[in-house]
Amino acid sequence: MLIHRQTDIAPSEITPPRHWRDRRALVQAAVAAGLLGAAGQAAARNTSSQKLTAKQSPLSTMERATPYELVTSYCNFYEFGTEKADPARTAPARLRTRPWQVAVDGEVRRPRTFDVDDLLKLAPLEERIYRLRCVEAWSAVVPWIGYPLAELIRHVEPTGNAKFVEFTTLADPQQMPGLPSRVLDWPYVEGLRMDEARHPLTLLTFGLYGEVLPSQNGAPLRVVVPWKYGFKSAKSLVRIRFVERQPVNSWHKSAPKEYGFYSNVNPNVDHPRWSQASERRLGDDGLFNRRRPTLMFNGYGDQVAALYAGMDLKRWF
Ligand SMILES: Nc1nc2c(c(=O)[nH]1)N[C@H]1C(S)=C(S)[C@@H](COP(=O)(O)O)O[C@H]1N2
Ligand SMILES: [Mo]
Repeated sequence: MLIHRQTDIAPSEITPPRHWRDRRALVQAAVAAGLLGAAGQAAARNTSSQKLTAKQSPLSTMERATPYELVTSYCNFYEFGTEKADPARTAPARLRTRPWQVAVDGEVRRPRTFDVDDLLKLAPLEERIYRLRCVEAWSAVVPWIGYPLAELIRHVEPTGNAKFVEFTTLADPQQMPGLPSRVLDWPYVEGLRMDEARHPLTLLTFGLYGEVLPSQNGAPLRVVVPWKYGFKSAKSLVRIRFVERQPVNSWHKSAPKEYGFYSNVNPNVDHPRWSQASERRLGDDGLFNRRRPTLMFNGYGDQVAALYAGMDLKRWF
C-alpha cells in the first residue's frame, strides 16, 4: 500500500542504484582527469570518507538520483550563508560533528540526551531515495540514509499531551558564519504534527549517497519529510521536543503570509510572490531543460493525503 506508483516516469529517468554506488571512484577519476568544474571539485573535496551502509527501502522513488556533486554543492543552510554555494564552501571546515548530542525531551515518559552515535544504532538504517521539493521551486532526488523518526518516538514513549514535535537545530556563532545575518531568528526551529512525525515516510537521516551526511547537508543528523517543502527538513538537529502546542517554525515567524506551518507541497497554492505549479529539477540544465509540473504532496499523496482529510489546504498552507 505504501509503494509509490511509477506510472509517468520515462525509462530514461531511471537509474539503478548500482550506477552511483561507485560514485566516489568516478569523482576521483574525474578530478584526476580535470573533468570537473569548480563546484564539482569543491564537492569532491568535501566528500566525507565515512561510508554508511543500509538496505534499500521499497519506499524509494525509481527516478534518477540528482548527481552527488549537485546535491552537495547547491544547498540551503542559512546558518552558513544565504548563497547556494556558501554551505559547501564554509560548513565542512567549520562544523564540528563529533561529539554531538541530541536532547529528546518534553512530553515523553523517557526523556534522554543521546550521543549521535547511539542514536545512529537505535534502528536499522535504510536507503530511501526521495524527491526533495524546495519552496523556491527547484527539486532534486536524493538517496538518503536513515530510519523512520517513528522508531525514536516509540523509544521515548510520548505522553497523551504530545500533540506536536519541535525540532531545534544548532546555532553556534563560532561554527556558523551566517548567524550574524538576522535573516531568520536563530536557532532554526521546525515542527510537525504528531501523526506527521510518526508517518513511515518521515526519516531521521544520517547519510546520503552511501556515506555520512556532508556538513552542508545537515550533519550529523537531520529530518527529511519528503511531501513537504524542503524547509521543514531541519538540519543539524540538537533537540527534538514533544509539545502540546503547535511550534512556531522559523520561516513562518519571519514571513507568516508566505510560509505556513504545514507547508505541504501543493501546486494549487502559490507562494504570494511566485507560482508553485511547476519546478526545475537540479541537473536538468542544457538543451533538454524543461520545467516539470509539481505534484500534490510532492507525489506522495497516496501515502499522506489521509493525514489532511477534511482540511482546507488553502487555509492550512
Ligand atoms: N538548520 C537548517 N535547516 C535547513 C535549512 C536551513 O537554512 N537551516 N534550509 C532548509 C531548506 S530551505 C531546504 S530546501 C533543505 C535543503 O536541504 P539540502 O541542502 O540538503 O538539499 O534544508 C532545509 N533545512
Ligand atoms: Mo527550501
